[in-house]
Amino acid sequence: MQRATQKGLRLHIGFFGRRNVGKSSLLNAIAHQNVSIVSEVPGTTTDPVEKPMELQPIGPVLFVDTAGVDDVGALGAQRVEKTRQAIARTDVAVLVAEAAIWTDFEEKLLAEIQNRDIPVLVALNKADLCKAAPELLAQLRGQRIPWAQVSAVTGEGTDVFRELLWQAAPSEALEPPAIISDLVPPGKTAVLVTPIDKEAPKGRIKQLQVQAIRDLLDNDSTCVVVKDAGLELTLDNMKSLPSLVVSDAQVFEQVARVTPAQVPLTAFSILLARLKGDLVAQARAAVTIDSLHPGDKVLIAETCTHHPIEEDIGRVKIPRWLNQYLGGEIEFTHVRGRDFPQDLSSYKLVIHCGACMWNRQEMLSRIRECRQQGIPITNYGIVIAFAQGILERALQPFPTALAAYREERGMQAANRNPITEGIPALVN
Ligand SMILES: Nc1nc2c(ncn2[C@@H]2O[C@H](COP(=O)(O)OP(=O)(O)OP(=O)(O)O)[C@@H](O)[C@H]2O)c(=O)[nH]1
Ligand code: SF4
Ligand SMILES: [Mg+2]
Repeated sequence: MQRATQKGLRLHIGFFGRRNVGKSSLLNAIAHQNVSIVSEVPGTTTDPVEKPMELQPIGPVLFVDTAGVDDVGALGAQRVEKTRQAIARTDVAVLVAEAAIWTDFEEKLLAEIQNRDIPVLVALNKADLCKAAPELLAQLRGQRIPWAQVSAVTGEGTDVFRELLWQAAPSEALEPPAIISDLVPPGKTAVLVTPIDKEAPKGRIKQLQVQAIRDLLDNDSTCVVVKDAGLELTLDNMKSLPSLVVSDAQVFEQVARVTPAQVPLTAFSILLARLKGDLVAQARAAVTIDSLHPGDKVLIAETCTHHPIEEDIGRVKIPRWLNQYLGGEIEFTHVRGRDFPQDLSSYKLVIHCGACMWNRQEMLSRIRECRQQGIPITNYGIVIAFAQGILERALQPFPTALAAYREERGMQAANRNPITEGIPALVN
């Protein structure tokens, strides 16, 4: 049986627009399936509807149909919020409008999407009834926004629309970045250390570890997977030292102790920060830990909504480590899934899980929200390495992130607050 591509690895294509413009109809026409309910009653789609599918030549995508965002009233406000969250995880946004109706509302929605740096294309739907005004087409052309006049009913324009979708897809979505293989040349070996204890998911190993193994094999690298207790013997038995050791953050300290100093070492959650987030910014943010005081508030966010694998890390271990490190009680608040406070001003720091279930866009949106409010955001693995005094070592495979972290430390020593002065580009 072929396993389905994990949701977080699919290109997320979101359909947005006023009620009744034909968002659901257009999605159904593109998917050639009745994914979403269609009706003439405005407000038919209430919660975001997701449909994973293969869209050639892009590959695995996740279509997300949303509630019309002109919705009003108490329930309407909740729908608008869910649609706003859907924008946050969108890699490519489709703004659907009726070909003949273009208002301030469409302008504002377009601006909101563009402010988040999300590639957008405009579908001028119901073109079987009426065509778009030439002035609107000229305006979109002037703004370099791709558009297509389409009809979800007759299928007119849908081929052009598919082509535009493909062109709008960010290149990194078509060729996802390496998880680990860029750190381990072909023919060389990586050792992955994974504790199999009562917290390990029953009968399987974590998704990221599976993906890392596949990434290494695709690269013609060798991969040795070992439990923490077996690491020392494994290293002793190897004829040449590995190019990299990657540890589960839970056993980072023990792994660092037995891994020879000349062997590069990092943690899975640091690989995740690079893959899904902004490793440079999240490494910089770790420096904030040293300026925390007992009584300060720290937000710990996990993206799992079900019982999370790392619950023990987020709820028990990180608070314990930090309280020990800082010598007093920090006030921790825990949030899960998409429940993320809009006002972060009371928090000194946000510590985020690796977001292995999410696509990168959603994690970057969260990082952007923190940056806009001037609140540093770091990552589980980074905090654990920091608290155990091995963060510099864990960042060594990522020179840009290490340099940023050192620079931040230097600036902190000089008593500046540079984290709120901006976060550098997404490089590692
Ligand atoms: N003539 C014509 N009618 C369309 C077209 N697309 C959608 N419709 C009709 O427009 C109405 C609304 O379509 P939906 O797809 O439910 O619209 P929506 O934007 O998803 O609406 P909400 O979920 O309420 O926000 C339905 O009666 C559709 O049959 C089209 O291209 N041409
Ligand atoms: S989503 Fe976060 S908490 Fe859940 S398993 Fe992945 S990294 Fe851990
Ligand atoms: Mg709908």
